Amino acid sequence: MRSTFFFKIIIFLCLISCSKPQPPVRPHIIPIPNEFSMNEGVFVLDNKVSLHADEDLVAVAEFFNKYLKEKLGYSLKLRDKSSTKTINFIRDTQIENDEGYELIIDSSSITIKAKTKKGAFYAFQTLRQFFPPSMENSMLLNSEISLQNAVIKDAPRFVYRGMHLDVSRHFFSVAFIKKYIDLLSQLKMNTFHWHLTDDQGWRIEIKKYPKLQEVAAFREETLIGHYNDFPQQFDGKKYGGFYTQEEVKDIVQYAAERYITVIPEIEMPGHAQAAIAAYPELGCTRKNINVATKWGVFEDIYCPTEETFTFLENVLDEVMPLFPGKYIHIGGDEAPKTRWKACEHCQELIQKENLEDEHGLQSYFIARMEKYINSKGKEIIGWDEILEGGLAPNATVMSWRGVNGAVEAAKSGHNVILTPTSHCYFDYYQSDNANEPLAIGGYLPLEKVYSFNPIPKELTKAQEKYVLGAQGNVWTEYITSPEHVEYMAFPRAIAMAEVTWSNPFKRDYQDFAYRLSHFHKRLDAQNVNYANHLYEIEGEIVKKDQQMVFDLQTIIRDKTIRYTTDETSPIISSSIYTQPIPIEKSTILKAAVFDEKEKLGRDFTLTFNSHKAVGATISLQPKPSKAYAGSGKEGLINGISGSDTRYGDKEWLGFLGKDVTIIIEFDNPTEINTISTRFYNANGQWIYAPKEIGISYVNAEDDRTLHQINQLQQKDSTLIPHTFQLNGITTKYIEIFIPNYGTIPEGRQGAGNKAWTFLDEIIVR
Ligand code: TNX
Repeated sequence: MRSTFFFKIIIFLCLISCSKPQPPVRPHIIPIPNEFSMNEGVFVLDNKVSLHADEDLVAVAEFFNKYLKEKLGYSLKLRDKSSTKTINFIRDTQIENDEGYELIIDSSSITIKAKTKKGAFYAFQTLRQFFPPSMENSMLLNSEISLQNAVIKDAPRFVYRGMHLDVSRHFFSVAFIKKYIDLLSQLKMNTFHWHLTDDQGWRIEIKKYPKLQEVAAFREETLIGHYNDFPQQFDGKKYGGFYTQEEVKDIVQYAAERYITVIPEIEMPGHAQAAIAAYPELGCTRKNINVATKWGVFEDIYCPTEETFTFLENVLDEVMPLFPGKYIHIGGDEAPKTRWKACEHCQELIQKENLEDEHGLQSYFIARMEKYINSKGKEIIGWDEILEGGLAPNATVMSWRGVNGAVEAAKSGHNVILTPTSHCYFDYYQSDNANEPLAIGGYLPLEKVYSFNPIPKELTKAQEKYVLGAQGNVWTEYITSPEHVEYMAFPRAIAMAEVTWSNPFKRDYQDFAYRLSHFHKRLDAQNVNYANHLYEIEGEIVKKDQQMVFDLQTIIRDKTIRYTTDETSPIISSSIYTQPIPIEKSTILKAAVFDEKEKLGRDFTLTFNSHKAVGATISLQPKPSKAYAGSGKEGLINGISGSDTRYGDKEWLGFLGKDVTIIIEFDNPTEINTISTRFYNANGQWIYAPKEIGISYVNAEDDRTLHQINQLQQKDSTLIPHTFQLNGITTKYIEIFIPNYGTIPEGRQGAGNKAWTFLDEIIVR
C-alpha cells in the first residue's frame, strides 16, 4: 500500500520535472564549423517531433533516431503528419563538398542538408553538441530538450582525417576499439589506421597460417619500466592476443556505420620479428627467434625470397576482403639491412635485378607487393622510408620522420599524409609535470598539435593538392591499458580533428581551449579518461628590466593563479598572481589554478637555484633542434635544472648530430670555482652523452687563454653529470665546447645515424 503511494509520488515528481525542457546549451562546436551563427529562440525536442528523411539519407536518420532512443528513451515517429515540429534530412546536390553539410535549427524545425550520407552524419555530430553533455550517459531519459536556434554551413579542409592505434605492442579489446572509433566519429574523423602487426605480436587471424595465432600472437614476457633503464627489467608473464576475422568484420562494420574507413597495416619488410618467430623460413638466417619482448628496431626482417612473397600474398588475400576501403598500409619503416647484407640470396637478387644496393632491394620488395595489391584493386600506403631506393609507382606516403618525405613525394606527384613526430606522436609526453605516466619520451603538448599546418611550406600551390591530410599516432610500447590510450589520445586527437577539419583562419587556440573545456564534459559523460592540462600552469624564469622574475601563465585565462614561495604555507590561502614575481635568491615556487570554488589543475612547482651564470649573456652555436629547443639558449642559465627523467621538458636542449659551442659572458670578471652540467643518455632514443667536453677562458690575472678538455665517464645511467674544477680563477668569458658523440654503433637502436646530444643547465659557482 505504502510503496504504491511513494511510487505515485515519484511518478508525479518525474512528470513535473519532465515537463520542463532542459535549458538550451550554448554550443561550443569542435571542430569549429566554417560558418556559424546563433539566432534567438529554441527548438524543443520531445517525443512528438516528426522525422523526415530523403531516401538517400534514411540510414543516417535511423542512426540519429537510434541515438535518441538510447539516450532519451524515445525515438521519433517517421513522417508523422499530426506533428507540428519536424526534423528533416534533405539530400542537396548543390552542396559542393561530399562531406559538407548545412544545419538549420529554428523554432519549428531542424533541417539537415547534405549531398551524401557522410555529410548528413557530420551534421548529426554537430547537432549532438547542441545537446546537454549529460545526455551522453542517458541521464536525461524522457526529457524535452531545448536546442539553440542556429545556422551552420560546414565542410572539411582535408579528405584524410585520421587516428592510428598500435595494437601489437599492447593489445586492446574489441569493445575498446569500438569506443575509440565512436569517439573519432564524434570528431568527424574519417580514418582509423589499425597497426596490426609488429615485432612484439601479430594480431590478425590468418587461417592459412595457424602459427601466426599460436606463436606470433604471444610473447614470453614484456619489458617493464623504460627501455633506457639500467638494467632493463621484464615481467616474466606471457602476453598476447589477436582478433579473429569475425571480430575484424564486426569492427569494420561498426566503423562503416560511423563513416570511418579502417586501414589495416601489415608491416613489411621490417617490424616482422613476430611472423618470423612463427615461420623462421621467412627470415634470412632461417634460425629460430622469439617474438620480441622489448621495444625498438630489430634486425630480423623478411628475406625477399619467393617463399616470403607467397606468404605475404596469401596473408593479404585474407586481409584485403575484410577491409572494403581502398588502402592497405604495408609499413616499410625501420628495416635494418644487416641481414640482407650478409645474405647470399639477397646479394644475388640485387645483381639479378640490377639494383643499386639494399635500399634498392627494399624498393624492389615494396614495388613488387604494390603490384600485387594494385592487381586486387587496392592501393598502398607506406611510411616515408619507402622513398629510399625509389618510390613504388602508385604509393601514398605517410611522412613521420619530419615533413621531408611528404615534400619529396608530393613533388614527384604522389599523395601524402602527414604524421610528423613533431606534431602527431601522441605517445610522447604532453606535459612536463613530473606526475605524468611513463611515456616513450619527447614532448608534444596540446598547443603544439593545435598549431600544426599539414601543408609543408616547401610545396607550391599546385603540389598542395597531394596533401590528403594528417593523422595522430598512438604507439603503445608504454601504453598498457585502454584508460591509458584515452589519456594519451585525448584531447590531442581533438586538436588534430580541428587541424584537419577546420579552416585555418577560424582557428584560435584560446578559443579552442575554451570550447574544449566544455567538450571535456561530454568525454566525462562517456567515461573517457582524457588528460586535462587546461588548468596547468606554464612557468618560466626570465630577465625583465635587469631583474630575474617568475612568469606564470595558464591556457584558460579567466581563472585565478595562487602562488607561494614559502614552503610551509598552503597554496589555497596564498597570494593571487597578477604580475611577474621578482626573484632574489634560490627559491621554490608553488602555484595552482583556482575558480571560485576549488583548485582545478595540479600543483605546479618551480625550483630556482641561483648561481653565477644566471642572468649572464649567452651565445649558442648551432641552435638546438626545433623539436627540442626548450626555453632557448637562456634556458641553459636560468637557474632551473631539467627533469631527471624527461629530456623533452623546457630545460633540456637537444642537438642532432652537431657539435655545440657555448659562450657565457659575465657583466664583470667573475671568480669561478666550478662549472657543471649534465647530459642525457637514452640510447633507445638515439641520445648519447658526448665522449669529451672542453672549456676555454681568458684568465683575468695574466690575460692568458687557457683550455681544458675532460673525458666524460661513460656509464650505464640516463644522466651523465660533469664538473670542471677551476679553483677560483677569474674571467669574464667562458667558452664551452661539446663535440657530438658521432655515429651510433652497430647493434644499437638507430645504428649508422648521428646521435643526439641533450644538454642541461650550466651551473657556475
Ligand atoms: C617509430 S613511426 C616507429 C614505431 C614506434 C614509434 C614510437 C614508425 C613508422 N615507426 O615502430 O612505435 O617510433 O614513437
